[in-house]
Amino acid sequence: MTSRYRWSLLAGVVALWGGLACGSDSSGGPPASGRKTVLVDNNDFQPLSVNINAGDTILWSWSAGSITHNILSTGAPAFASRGTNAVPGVLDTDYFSAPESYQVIFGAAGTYEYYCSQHGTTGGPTGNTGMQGTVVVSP
Ligand SMILES: [Cu+2]
Repeated sequence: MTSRYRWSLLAGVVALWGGLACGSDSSGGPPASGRKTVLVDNNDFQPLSVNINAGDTILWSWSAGSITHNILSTGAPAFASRGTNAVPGVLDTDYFSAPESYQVIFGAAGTYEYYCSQHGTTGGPTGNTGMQGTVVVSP
């Protein structure tokens, strides 16, 4: 076997491998439409604001290496929080770090505000600051 032949064979194997990787989708779960992912990073939510339709799902996914964060719904309309803040801004009782994910189905239209009580604040005159996010749900 010549060196040149060996290299072309290797290239063919790599091409086949790449083709298989692209062609096989065994991730399962709900279809991509109807669900959007928000990354929980250090220390912000990406994207900051996300638009969905009523009935759609938001999946928050803690990025690899993320330190502890939570997702607290503020104001109205509200959604089920991930974590608690027993005394707002003072005593935070639970946080989560990667690997962690959390999902909420938003059944009703509205603008939903949330924040992480360790890296954001709430209740100010301009609303949430720091590590905070918004989900805008259209009817
Ligand atoms: Cu945080």
